[in-house]
Amino acid sequence: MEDLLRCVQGDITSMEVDAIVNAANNSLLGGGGVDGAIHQAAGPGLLAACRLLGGCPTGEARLTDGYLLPARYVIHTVGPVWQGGGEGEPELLAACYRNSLELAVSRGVASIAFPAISCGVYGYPLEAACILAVGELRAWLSGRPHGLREVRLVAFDARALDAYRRAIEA
Ligand code: AR6
Repeated sequence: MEDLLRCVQGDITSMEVDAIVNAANNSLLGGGGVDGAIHQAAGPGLLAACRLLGGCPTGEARLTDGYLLPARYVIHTVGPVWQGGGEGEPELLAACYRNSLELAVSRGVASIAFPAISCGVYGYPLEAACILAVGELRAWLSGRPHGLREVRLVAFDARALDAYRRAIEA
């Protein structure tokens, strides 16, 4: 199971995996950060598909095609805005990881890449988010049959890569 989970530094929009996860907002109509980069790289087909979804509650996930991306699918999930940690943020972030995996596996996805959901504009502390992501992914992957061959945690910078490495080694 352990070799399924790895971390890399890079731009998630260039990743050749079956599905990439987008750290979106409740509207699913695009934004900045990784969301903006994914829409930019996928082209206008992605926004048109997102318009049909009617938004997404925090902690849930929705799937579209990847359009001009190398990835076949985009799984849009909405992380919590960090408000100090007492507003259910850890449980909502954990739900993002679980619900994204459920949706991926339901479509036969074998490889998936996650950005550091909520760790940009939404302000979730990076170290805590990486530990939570690794713990949640490990628990999910060991708890059921799934067909996944790779779960890639994508760090956009060296600091995030370090945080993922520490979380994976812990
Ligand atoms: N590839 C991989 N990771 C990236 C990329 C990229 N191309 N670009 C940024 N990151 P953020 P959030 C990292 O702010 O905190 C949007 O406007 C970034 O360094 O994109 O969940 C949405 O529409 C950070 O570690 O997402 C929402 O309104 C991580 O991705 C809001 O931001 C997430 O940062 C969501 O905020």
